[in-house]
Amino acid sequence: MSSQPSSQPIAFQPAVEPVIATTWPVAEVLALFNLPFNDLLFRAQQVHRQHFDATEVELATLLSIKTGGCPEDCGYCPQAARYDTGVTAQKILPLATVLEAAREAKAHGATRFCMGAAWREPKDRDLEQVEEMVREVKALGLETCATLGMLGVGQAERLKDAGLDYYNHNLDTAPEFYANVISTRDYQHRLDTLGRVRGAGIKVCCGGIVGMGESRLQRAGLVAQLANLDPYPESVPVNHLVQVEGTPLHGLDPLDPLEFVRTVAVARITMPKARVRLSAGRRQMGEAVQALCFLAGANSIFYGDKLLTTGNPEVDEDQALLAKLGMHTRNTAIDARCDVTEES
Ligand code: SAM
Ligand code: DTB
Ligand code: SF4
Repeated sequence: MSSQPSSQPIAFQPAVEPVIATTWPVAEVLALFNLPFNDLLFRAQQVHRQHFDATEVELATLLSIKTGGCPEDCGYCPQAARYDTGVTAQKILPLATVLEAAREAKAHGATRFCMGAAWREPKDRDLEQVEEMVREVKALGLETCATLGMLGVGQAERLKDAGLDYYNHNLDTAPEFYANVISTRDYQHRLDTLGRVRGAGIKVCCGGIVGMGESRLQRAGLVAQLANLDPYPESVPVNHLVQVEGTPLHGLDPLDPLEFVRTVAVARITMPKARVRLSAGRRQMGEAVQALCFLAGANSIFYGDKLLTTGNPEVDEDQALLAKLGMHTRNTAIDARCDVTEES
C-alpha cells in the first residue's frame, strides 16, 4: 500500500484532511492484545460500563440496494465482478422495495437501517436515488446509514442534506496488510472519503475485517488506525471474514475465535464511546463466542437473516440469544428523550 498522496483525479482529493493523531501507538494497542485473556476482558468491561448500559444492544439492519457487478478487486468480496461467486449483478432497487424492507426492519425492532451498494463510488444520478431512499427511510423514524464506496466532492453534503445519519466506509485492515487484499484503491482513498464524511457533519461508521491472514500486530495496526482518527468513529463494525467460494480469500485457515473476541475488547478499550458492532461472521460463530463478544464490549449487531449477499442469524435466533443473555435492545425514542433532558 502506498502512503503517498493519491494521484487520482481532482474529484478524489479530500475536502477536509482527516486528522490522524497518535493517541494509540501500535505498540500500546498490541500490548492490550497480548494481555492475559481475563485481564483484557476485565479492562474492556470496565470501559464499557463507564459509558454504556452493558446489557443493551443496538440492532442495525442491512439491505443491499445495489448488488454485485462491482469493478473493484477486494479479495474478500463476493460482489466483485471479477470473481466467480454466483452473485449476479442487479440494478439499484426501487424505492418501494427499500421502504418495505425498512418498515419490516423497524417492525422487528431495528433502530438503524444501512443501505449498501456494490459501487467503487456513486455516480451523481445514483446518488439522487439514494438521497430519496435516505429521506423516506428517515421519515419512518429509523436512523439512516449508507455504504456506497468512495465519495467525491459535494457528495457527502448531498447525503447529509437528505438526512443521512451515518456513512459506513471501512479501513478494512492495517496499512501494511492492505495491498495483500485490495489493489484497485489505496488506503489514502479511504481516509479521503472518511475526511469528506466528517467534513459534511455525518457520523462515521468505520471498522474492518479480521481473519484475512493478517498477524496480531496487523490487527493491532488496524485498531490503532481507527482509534487515532480524530475524533474516532462513532460506530465501529468488527467483521469476521465470511469466506465465500470463488474469492481469493476463500480457503484460509480460520481465525481462532478468541482472537476475534480480543479484537472486540481492544476496540472497546481504545474507542470507549463508540458503538462496537459485532458484524459479519456471526452465523459461523455460535452463541458462546457471541456472548464473549458482548462481554468484551460489543453493543451492536447486524440484525436480519441476510447481510448483503451472505447469511446472518435468523431474527428468532437472535431474539432467543438476547433473551438468554438478559440483554435488551436500544430504544432510540428513550435516547432522544434523555438527550433533551441532558441539554435542558
Ligand atoms: N462497495 C462499498 C465499499 O466497499 O466501500 C460498500 C459495500 S462493501 C460490501 C462494505 C464492507 O463490507 C467492506 O468494506 C468490507 O469491510 C465488508 N465485507 C465485504 N465482504 C465481506 C466478507 N466476505 N466478510 C466480511 N466482511 C465483508
Ligand atoms: C460492514 O462493516 N459490514 C457489512 C456492512 N458494513 C456493509 C457488510 C458485510 C458483508 C458481508 C458479505 C456479504 O454479505 O456480502
Ligand atoms: Fe466492491 Fe465494496 Fe465489494 Fe470492494 S467491498 S468489491 S468496493 S462491493
